[in-house]
Amino acid sequence: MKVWVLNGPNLNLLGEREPELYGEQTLEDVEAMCRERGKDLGLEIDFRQSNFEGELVEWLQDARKAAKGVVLNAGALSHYSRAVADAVTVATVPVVEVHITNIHAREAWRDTSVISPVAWGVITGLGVHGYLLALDALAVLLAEDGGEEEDDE
Ligand code: CA2
Repeated sequence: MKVWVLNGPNLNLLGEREPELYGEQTLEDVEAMCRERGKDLGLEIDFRQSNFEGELVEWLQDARKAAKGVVLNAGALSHYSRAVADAVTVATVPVVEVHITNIHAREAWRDTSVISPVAWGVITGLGVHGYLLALDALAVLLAEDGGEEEDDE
């Protein structure tokens, strides 16, 4: 079961700046945590980061065929990118939106996510642990879906 974990702009700086807000773990640490949890859950993790909106859009389009589910932290694009929101819809696989910080408890402009209405679920404010919770949730959902498919065969 392939699950893609996609990260947007500036998340490559995790652990290097603003640790009081985003924690001390680097994106490489988060990738290692996701791989470890993926192993436990039987999920094959493809972990990516881009500072470019179009690249995230293309990955979400590709996920339709290549992945069973997506964990998405689109960074600041979450607050305004209709292109990323449309790509989440196009992906058709379940997409869990994750934010390390609680976007509702920060600046007013972060309070809205254009991704949330089209995401399967949203996890915000639980630190990098949110990525693992998103994988847990996808594993449960995919096991249920997989079970239904097996019953049909
Ligand atoms: O809380 C989150 O995960 C965010 O998606 C992070 C985005 C931010 O724009 C969203 O509002 C909430 C990216 C913030 C910038 O990333 C940095 C990470 C580490 C150090 C400095 C910036």
